[in-house]
Amino acid sequence: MTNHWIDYQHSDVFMNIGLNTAENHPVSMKWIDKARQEKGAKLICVDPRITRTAAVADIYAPIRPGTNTAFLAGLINYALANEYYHEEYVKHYTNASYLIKEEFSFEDGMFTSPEEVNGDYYQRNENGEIITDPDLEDPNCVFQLLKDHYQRYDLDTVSEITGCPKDSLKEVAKTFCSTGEPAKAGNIMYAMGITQFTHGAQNVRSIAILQLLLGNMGIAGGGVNAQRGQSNVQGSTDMAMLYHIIPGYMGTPSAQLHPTFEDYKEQETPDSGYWENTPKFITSMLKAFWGDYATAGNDYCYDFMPKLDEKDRSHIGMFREMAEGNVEGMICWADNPAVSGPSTAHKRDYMGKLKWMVSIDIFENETAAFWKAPGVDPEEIDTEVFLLPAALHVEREGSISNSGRWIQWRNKAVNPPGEAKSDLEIVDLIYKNIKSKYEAENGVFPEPILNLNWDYGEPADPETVAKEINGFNTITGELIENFTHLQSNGSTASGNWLYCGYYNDHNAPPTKRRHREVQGIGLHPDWSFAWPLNRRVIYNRCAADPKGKPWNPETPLVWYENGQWKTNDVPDFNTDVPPEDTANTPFIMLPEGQGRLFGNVALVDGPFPEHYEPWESPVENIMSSTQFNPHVTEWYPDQRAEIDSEEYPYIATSYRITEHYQTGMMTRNMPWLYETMPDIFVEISKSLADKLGITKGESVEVITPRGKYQAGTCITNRIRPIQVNGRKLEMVGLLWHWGYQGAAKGAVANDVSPSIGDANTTIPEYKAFLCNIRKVNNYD
Ligand SMILES: Nc1nc2c(c(=O)[nH]1)N[C@H]1C(S)=C(S)[C@@H](COP(=O)(O)OP(=O)(O)OC[C@H]3O[C@@H](n4cnc5c(=O)[nH]c(N)nc54)[C@H](O)[C@@H]3O)O[C@H]1N2
Ligand SMILES: Nc1nc2c(c(=O)[nH]1)N[C@H]1C(S)=C(S)[C@@H](COP(=O)(O)OP(=O)(O)OC[C@H]3O[C@@H](n4cnc5c(=O)[nH]c(N)nc54)[C@H](O)[C@@H]3O)O[C@H]1N2
Ligand SMILES: [Mo]
Repeated sequence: MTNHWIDYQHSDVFMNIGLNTAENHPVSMKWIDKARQEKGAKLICVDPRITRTAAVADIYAPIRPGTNTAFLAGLINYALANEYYHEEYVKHYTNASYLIKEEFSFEDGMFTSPEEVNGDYYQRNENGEIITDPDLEDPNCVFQLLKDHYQRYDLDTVSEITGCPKDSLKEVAKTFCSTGEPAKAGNIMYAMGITQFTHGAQNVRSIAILQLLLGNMGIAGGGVNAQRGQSNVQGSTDMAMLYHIIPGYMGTPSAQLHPTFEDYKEQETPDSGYWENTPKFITSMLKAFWGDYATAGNDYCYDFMPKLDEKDRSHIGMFREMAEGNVEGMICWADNPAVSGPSTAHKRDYMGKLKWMVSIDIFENETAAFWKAPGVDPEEIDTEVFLLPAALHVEREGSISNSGRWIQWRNKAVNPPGEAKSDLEIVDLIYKNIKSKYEAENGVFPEPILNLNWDYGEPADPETVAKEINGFNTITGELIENFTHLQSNGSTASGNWLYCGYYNDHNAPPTKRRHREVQGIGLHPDWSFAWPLNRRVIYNRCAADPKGKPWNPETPLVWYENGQWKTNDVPDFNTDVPPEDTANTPFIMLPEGQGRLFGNVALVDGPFPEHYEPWESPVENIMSSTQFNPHVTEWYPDQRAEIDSEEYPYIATSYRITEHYQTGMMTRNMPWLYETMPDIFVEISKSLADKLGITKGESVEVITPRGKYQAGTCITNRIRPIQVNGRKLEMVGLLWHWGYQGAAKGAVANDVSPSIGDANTTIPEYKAFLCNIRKVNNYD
């Protein structure tokens, strides 16, 4: 999230798109309701189904799964064509005025590739400065190219693609674009109904473009608000859960691009913007990892860092390696890929090729018990499985980071049962045992293991880890106040620059708290610590006009008064200089310093989002002959249902319910919850039920080219056929919280989902694929 939960109280219009906030993030509704009650805010819900959020929304707009880019393009075009955009904001805070090279073109769904423009689409002068047209009139300026690109998405075309009736589209467009008024704030909330597509990253880009055009970034009540999933998923991404980033969103070193530390620093450090400090962040991180052993003389042990090779290390890529017998063992830590991954029946087969698996979990989940899956003969599986019992979140101490980037400390409530240990204790014991094995037997490349800076006490103490993440002076040992003090000469260490200073701050362990005044507009800076620097709204320079006058005087974040900057938030810019100083740019993390309407070369699939159909779709792409994202890796082309397939005529889309959590391990072992939702089911419309002769509660088999499973049916009004291009398309809603372990069992819905992912992030396309359903006698 660029903003945060309690800031929702300042929004004038909410757009819930690709998210079911009432069901999956219920506490958000408290702040949405506050804004609705106190200032008449409106809630829009864009979803293929009439969800619990849709049920209470002011406006509900149906959408065919997998067509968000077209839907948002319709709104962008509407804002541009009717001049609802916030002109002054667009001129000063975005790259609208930048000139793009003549070579740039877009034809039949394909953009000129970055290689054809030497890795940069911007026109620059001989000093490397970007050439601009402040009047936004040059045909090669971003603003004109944007208009050109988006005029193709008129409401009729968008309605044809998305299946959303034109009237509903217009109502959404009018209501949301009303936030282009300088003093109005529009808030876009999204989650998996935006990201889980082969073009998921471009869906997010579409949201960013719309918010920049309407002047909704960096203001109270605005923002691009990714409502994160698991309670600490924000924290785990910050800390490098993803394979392509290391702590603090630095790129993972690559053997090809960065064989040496110098290469890494050179390639990963831009000439301008806050990432100029990358050498300080990476050196401090390496000092945290390898302590005194890391010196200037050995490049701070950069050579010890594992490097990406040419292989795809995403979930799908990793399992492909497993299928080919290239993976010996797997540690599965708080993860249940036998139920959560795409095409899970195949993935469980691949697990059988492992020599060993370690599952570290609070239950024996389906992954640990993959050899017990229905239809599997354990005799034929040689994999040795170790189960290490973990402590629950209430049985240990430590910090978690929420969607709003707040890092909060939690105390332990009870001791874990039996031999269960906290995840920290488990990793500490694993490391210590590996180290003693290396000490005794040497082994290949022992230095990184033997010299790791690892001393967290006995048993390992979370506060000691927290201090290392926070950062300290390597000479005096003193904790570092914040990341502006980090150095690239080895005198500072910090496990994650973004978290630098958090331990010192308010919601660090209680003994370390310091009081702050509650100020201004109810952002509660005294409560918890929000990275970076306890800033609550990122890019907050945008909340005031170029002269420093707040766009909305009722909710000012920063403003310039009597020759001084005043703030209600930690400023995201240099307050020592007056507003007109051009060194102060609103988007400090970007080298250009201005918001990207045009994405330049950041994403592999082009600088503007373009509508592509999902990998599997019932219809042809009417925008171009490029059917689906041309940049995806097609791992299993033989597992794809063809366009307009007769064998697989329905759109399958998967989602969650309040009563269950993810793969269900935590909820299917909890009678209070599973008694309310005991069995797996699919949701279908009345018209599809009538067509197939299915009555309430009868069972069906769901079939795709990847596999099949059985479930009960729920015939509902929440799912309705959608009219696309003159055709009536039916949807099948899949719930995926069940499996063959736990107290309440059911089929694994992901057995049918496709192993295809987004071109940039490789997140699987769980929300739009094709299927068939067939009535079966109850569980025959
Ligand atoms: N109770 C409960 N809460 C949870 C979880 C849980 O399992 N149970 N999981 C947590 C986690 S890890 C996550 S990531 C979040 C996920 O939170 P959400 O993203 O809200 O979860 P989903 O229900 O998977 O998907 C959201 C909505 O996207 C819609 N959708 C599908 N395709 C499209 C499309 O093309 N366009 C649009 N506009 N909408 C579409 C679906 O119908 C669904 O209503 O929830 C978190 N909260
Ligand atoms: N079809 C479909 N598939 C999806 C999605 C979808 O929308 N549709 N959503 C995807 C998303 S967004 C997500 S996040 C993934 C989730 O996929 P997973 O992360 O695989 O699913 P979880 O059920 O959250 O698994 C967490 C495991 O951690 C264990 N656990 C809980 N607390 C602790 C603890 O403190 N320590 C340890 N060691 N273990 C613990 C639980 O018992 C459980 O076995 O699923 C993805 N899969
Ligand atoms: Mo998630």
